[in-house]
Amino acid sequence: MAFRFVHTADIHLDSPLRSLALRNPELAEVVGDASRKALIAIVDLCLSERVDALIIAGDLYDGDQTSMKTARFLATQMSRLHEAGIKVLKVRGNHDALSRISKQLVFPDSVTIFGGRASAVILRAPGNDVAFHGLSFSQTRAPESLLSKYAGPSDGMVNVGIMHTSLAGAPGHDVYAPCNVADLHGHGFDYWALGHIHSRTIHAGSRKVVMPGMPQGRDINESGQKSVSLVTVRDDRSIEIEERATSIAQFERLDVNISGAIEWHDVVHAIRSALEELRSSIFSPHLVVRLKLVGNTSLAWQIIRDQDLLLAEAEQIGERTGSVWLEKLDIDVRTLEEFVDGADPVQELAQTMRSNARSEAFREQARALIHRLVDELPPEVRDFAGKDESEANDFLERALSEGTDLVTARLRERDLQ
Ligand SMILES: [Mn+2]
Repeated sequence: MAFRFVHTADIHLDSPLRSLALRNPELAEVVGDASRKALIAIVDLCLSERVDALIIAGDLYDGDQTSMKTARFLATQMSRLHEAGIKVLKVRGNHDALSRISKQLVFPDSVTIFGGRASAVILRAPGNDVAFHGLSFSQTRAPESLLSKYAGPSDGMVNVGIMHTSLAGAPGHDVYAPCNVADLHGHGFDYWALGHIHSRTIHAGSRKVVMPGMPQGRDINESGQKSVSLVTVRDDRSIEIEERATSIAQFERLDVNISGAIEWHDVVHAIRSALEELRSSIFSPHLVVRLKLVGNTSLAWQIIRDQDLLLAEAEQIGERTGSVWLEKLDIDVRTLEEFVDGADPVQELAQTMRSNARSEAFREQARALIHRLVDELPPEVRDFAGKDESEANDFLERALSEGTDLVTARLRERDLQ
C-alpha cells in the first residue's frame, strides 16, 4: 500500500509584519494572519489526502517573539492530526532555536521532534516501511555540515532524511549546516526532506532532494506561489512528488508600461487590465501587489504630482477585481521627448533646473545645506541623507532629480489654472 506524506518547512509561524508599506490595517491583518492560515491549509491537506505523516524540516517558529497564543494555536493543529492518526516528524531550524515556547510545549505522542543525535523513526504502511532519519541542532548557528552525523540507509525499506540546511549557500539566507547536493544524492537515502531556503527547488540527481520553500511568503521579497510537497511512496518504492499551493496571500511585483497614455483614464485603464490579468493567473485567496508604473508619457508630471490619487484609484480597482491589495505604488515614468522643446516655458524652466542641478557650484551649495540640516537634527535621524559619502551623493542625486520633477509638476498645475 502506498505511503504518503506532506513535506513542508519554514512556516515561521506568527512572524511579525516586516513590510512598512502595510499601512492599510485590513491588509496588515491579512498578511499578519497568513502564516497561521497556511498551517491550517497544510493540516487540511493532510486530512483530505489521508496522508500517513507530516514532515516539518525546521523553522516552524520564527524566533523568540512567539507567544503562548502561538503555542495554543499549534497545539490545536497538532491534535487535529493526532485524532486523524497522522504522525508529525519535525527537526529544529535556526529560528526554532530561539523560540522559548518550543521548550515548554507538550505535544501528543504522535509528534516526534528529533534531538541532537541523529535517530530514525520507522513508520509502517502494509507492505511498505519507511525510515525517517532526523537530527536537530539546538543552536542558532551550525557552521559545519551535519551530514556525517546521519546513519546510512536502513535495509529493506525506503529511507527519508530530514535536514535543515543552507546547502552550498543561498543569497539572503544564513549559512546553516552547509552541505553539497551531490553528497545528499550519494548518501543512500531515497528522499531528502530539506528546509531553510525559502524558495522551492527540486535538486536533480539520482535521488529526490527537495527544498519545498516556505508555504506562505511574508513580504514582497518572498513573492510568487508558495507551496508544500505531497509525496507518494509506491509499493515498488518509486516516489512521486506533487506540488500543492498553500499560500493565503501571494506577493507579486507588477510593472505596468503606460507609454503613450494621453488621458488620465488611459493610465487607469492600463492599471485595471494589468491587475485583472495578473489576478486571473493566481489562485491564492489574496493577491498583494507592488505596482510600478513605467514608460514615457506626457502625463508624467501629473502622475508624479497626483500619485496619492492614483494609489487610491488602484486600490479601488484591486478591491473590485477581487481581493487584490496594493502593497505599494512605485512611479518611474518619464516625460515624452517630443514635449521637451523651447516653446513650452515650464519645460524650458525644467531644463534650466536640470542643467543647474548638474553644476558643481550648485551641488556644493546643496551639500552645505544638507550639512546644516544634519547638524540641527537629533542623532537618531541624522542618517536620512546616508551613512557615508557615497550614500550622501546618492541621496543628493535623488533629491535633485525628484525635486526638479516635483517643482515642474507644481508649475504645471498653476499653468493649467
Ligand atoms: Mn532557517
